[in-house]
Amino acid sequence: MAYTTIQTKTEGRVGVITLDRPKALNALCDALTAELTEALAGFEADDAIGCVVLTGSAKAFAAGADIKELQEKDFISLYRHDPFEKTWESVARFRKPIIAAVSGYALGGGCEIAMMCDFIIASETARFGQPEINLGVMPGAGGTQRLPRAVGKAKAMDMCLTGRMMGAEEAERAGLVSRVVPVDELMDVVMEAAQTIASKSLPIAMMTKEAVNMAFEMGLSEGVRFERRVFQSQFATEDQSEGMAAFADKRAPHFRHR
Ligand code: CO8
Repeated sequence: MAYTTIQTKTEGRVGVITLDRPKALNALCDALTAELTEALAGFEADDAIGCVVLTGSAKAFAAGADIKELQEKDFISLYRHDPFEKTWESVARFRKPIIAAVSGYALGGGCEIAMMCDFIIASETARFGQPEINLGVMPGAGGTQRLPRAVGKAKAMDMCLTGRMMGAEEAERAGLVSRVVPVDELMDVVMEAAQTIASKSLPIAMMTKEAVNMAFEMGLSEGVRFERRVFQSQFATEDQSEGMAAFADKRAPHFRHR
């Protein structure tokens, strides 16, 4: 598939999607969001893919929704035919593990898309922000909900109300990103993490992701009950038998369900 605003490739069992509108700092225009949705659907359906990496350039992961397109929209058109809804859902509801590799700007919808991924690995140059308030709007793709869950109310309010950016070091301290690495090592570190995840049993990794996400949807006792039931059900899989037999035999597991 020839895309014009993104690039895709596979390395082993990892699918990589690179946002590629360098002149607009990877602003999320309608064409890019449509291509991103399509690429994600392709990797979701492909049994040979066990993990996906979403990244941008060294200068920008994504500088947000495309403001030049956004300024043409009105309430009724957004309400009736929100062009972003399908894309946001395709990232947020992606069932396989997905890692955001962030360098440079991750602003507005860019920060929100990164937060929809399972975790973010950032380079030292990463800058996160929800600057929508400078445009006379507020975050509209989960920023007011996912940011406080990631960094707490004080920092989320600070960022959403002042529009200030948060550097990589502060983002790691606050819990927004899992690791910060030098910019020229970012993709090596992310690909190593992705290949590790992709080497596990895919259904078990998907259930693990689903259970962790339930921590943000359910109370503790319901969440623990959900976890227990899923854990118990994993004993009906060949991969559980293989994983535990391999440990006992002191050999690497060969997971069959990928
Ligand atoms: N949209 C469109 N074009 C952009 C965007 C953007 N978000 N960001 C940068 N660009 C373009 C610039 O217009 C410029 O293009 P040109 O060369 O043709 O003038 C080019 O990219 C380079 O940008 P700058 O010259 O501004 O580069 P700087 O290095 O000086 O500045 C910044 C970089 C700080 C990132 C600056 O470009 C900036 O502030 N960008 C806007 C950031 C922003 O406000 N993002 C939030 C957008 S709104 C949003 O994301 C809402 C999402 C929720 C949608 C839900 C809908 C229902």
